[in-house]
Amino acid sequence: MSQQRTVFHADLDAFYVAVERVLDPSLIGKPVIVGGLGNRGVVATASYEARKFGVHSAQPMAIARRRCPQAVYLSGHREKYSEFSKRFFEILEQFTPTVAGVSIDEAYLDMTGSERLFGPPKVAAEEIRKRTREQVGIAVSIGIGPSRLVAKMASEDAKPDGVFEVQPDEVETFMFSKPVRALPGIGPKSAEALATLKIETLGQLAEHPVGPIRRALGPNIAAWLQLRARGVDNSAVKVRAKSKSISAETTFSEDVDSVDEMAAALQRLSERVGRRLRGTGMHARNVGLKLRYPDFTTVTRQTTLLQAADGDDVISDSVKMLLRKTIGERAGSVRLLGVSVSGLGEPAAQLSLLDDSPQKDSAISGAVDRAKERFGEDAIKRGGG
Ligand code: DCP
Ligand code: MG
Repeated sequence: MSQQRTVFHADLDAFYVAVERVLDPSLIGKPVIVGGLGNRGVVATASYEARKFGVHSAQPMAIARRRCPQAVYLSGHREKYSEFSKRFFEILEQFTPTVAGVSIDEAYLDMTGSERLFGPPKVAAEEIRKRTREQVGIAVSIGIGPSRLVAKMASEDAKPDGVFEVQPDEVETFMFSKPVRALPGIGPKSAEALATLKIETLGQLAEHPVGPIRRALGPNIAAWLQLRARGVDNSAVKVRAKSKSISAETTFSEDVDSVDEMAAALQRLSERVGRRLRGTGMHARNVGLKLRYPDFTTVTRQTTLLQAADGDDVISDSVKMLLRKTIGERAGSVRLLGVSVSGLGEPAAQLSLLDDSPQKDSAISGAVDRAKERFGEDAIKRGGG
């Protein structure tokens, strides 16, 4: 008895160009191409006006210039793109915790069971689009379907600046009319091989005897592709924690030059980060230190743990080790210290709590968290530091 799922695939329209247009509204309505402007440059993206002339992502810039000489050519603002991306993902996370980012401007959302909060899927999708338009200034297209695969394909039909919903009982009709190339995973070579079998559409692919497809594309993928052609996809929307990090930092009211004082600050920051980390249920692979000198030079240092962990001691020990290394390189006072953890993932299988393992640290830290929740932040201070 599997519950019917509702998956969204959200993808910003002509993302880099859209950001450039927020920065410079005079670009609105013009053909705009962002990419490497040198002789060997390639197109990162083109506005929909420029796409009409046959310009597209990954194309050599020389060809784009020939096809659309009247376009505005820009090398772009990378740092801005990450900033806009972050704001977009923050909006998505207002709708469900299950947001799986797949690229800088694209994510899957598992919206199963969210109707009570946000209404029917189309209404929720329009609300996401509205907030993105108003708060980020960019158009986002959203595909809705009962699986990731169908949602992804639906978002192609939603573009630009729209919503496209495929109901569960419409999946086969929706899939079957599409050319085989529309299925993610079928590239030009597979399409060519299928064409020799007179297979042009996903409907033909789904209903063709599997034998010849096996011989054309290989034994393992033939049956799988036929299922995909029917829109069958049971993969879960998984929140990828890899890119996530948790951090805390403090700017001192007066620059600090005592190493003991720095270590004490790092202890507090480590405990704060550790507590938030344990709140996610995940373990971190990396621990990072951030240090800003009075002249505002900022250095960050990172270390990878032998075993992913979530305990305060692992974090504070690592970050203090990084501090010793860093101030060994350049003595003097600091104005800001920060602690971060990244490379978050599912914890490894539990080991014994009796030995001196990271799990023991984790268990103790968890108990401290609960005490702090009951008695307040300053109720318990761990020794040392
Ligand atoms: N990008 C890139 N090189 C590529 C493809 C994409 O640098 N070969 C960058 C530029 C795009 C951004 O990634 O703006 C997002 O990629 P998309 O494939 O989502 O393309 P767009 O957002 O530009 O257009 P669309 O409206 O088709 O999503
Ligand atoms: Mg996009």
